[in-house]
Amino acid sequence: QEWQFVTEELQGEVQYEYAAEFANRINEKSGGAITVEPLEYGALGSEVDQAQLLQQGGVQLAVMSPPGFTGGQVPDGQIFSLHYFFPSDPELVQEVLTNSKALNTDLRAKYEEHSISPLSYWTEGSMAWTSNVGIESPADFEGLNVRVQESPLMRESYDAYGATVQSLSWGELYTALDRETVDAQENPLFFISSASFHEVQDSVTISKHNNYVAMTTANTDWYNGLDENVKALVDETVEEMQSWVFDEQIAQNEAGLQAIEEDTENPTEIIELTEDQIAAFKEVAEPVHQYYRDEVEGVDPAIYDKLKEEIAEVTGE
Ligand code: 6CS
Repeated sequence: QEWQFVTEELQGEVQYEYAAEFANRINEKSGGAITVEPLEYGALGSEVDQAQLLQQGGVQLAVMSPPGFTGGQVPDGQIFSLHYFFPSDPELVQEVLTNSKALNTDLRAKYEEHSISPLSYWTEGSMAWTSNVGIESPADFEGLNVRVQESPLMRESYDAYGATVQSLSWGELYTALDRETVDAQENPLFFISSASFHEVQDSVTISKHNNYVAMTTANTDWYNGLDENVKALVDETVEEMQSWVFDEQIAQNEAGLQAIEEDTENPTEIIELTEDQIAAFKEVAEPVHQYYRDEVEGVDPAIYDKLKEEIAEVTGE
């Protein structure tokens, strides 16, 4: 058998390396009977194209950013784009993502209505903001045009800070920042470094407003049609990959920050928000949580409530 595994990132980056490691493990465990081809961003179009391809069964497997590119179809997936909703510590986030029933059972069922089976959720690290203004308070966002992924709720989050938003595929973002048609964006440090966004932005704000969440997905009909022993192989490998990818993103994010700091040709100010500064952002961001739960069409408040409880159990708050 030959499976294709499409990702939203390039070789060397977390999603692609995940797919490559997954491919090796499946190949080895199946004694060479199954070959998995990892595909990088662009090989089959944009992130939105890739999501559609998976839904149609054109590829079997995909790494997807849930709020990012299916937010319109599965409104509940936008829960990952709320600011200051998940814990700030990536280790706790990974624990919630791995064990949550709200996500792994209830949200999974919602995606399956659209032929996407999320087999796991994992973090690619804490998000940071980049800009030319040096974002330290919500007021600094006033009038900025922020690039976001294809997710209606992301508009609300930045609206609350007084910013406007624009949706773009990440492949167009470097040029947009360079030409200043876009003023700011959010991503984990490894990605800011590898996509060289810091070359065209003056500052990086370590804001801890969110963790980037990716999901390992399979086309639902394909997955349900697998022989039981093959399905077990997939499930077991997906489970093993949770700790592998956690370590991978830590290493990549540390190296990314170091590379930005050491790039003397493109000096970048690194701003780490203090607890008080974070509190100011939280105050503005938190009403959006309730708005999401109560007002966003198609959102199931029961998933929100269950996840909130599961988060509280992990953080002890
Ligand atoms: O900003 C984005 O759209 C991209 N960021 C990451 C970390 N992975 C892929 C995604 O498309």
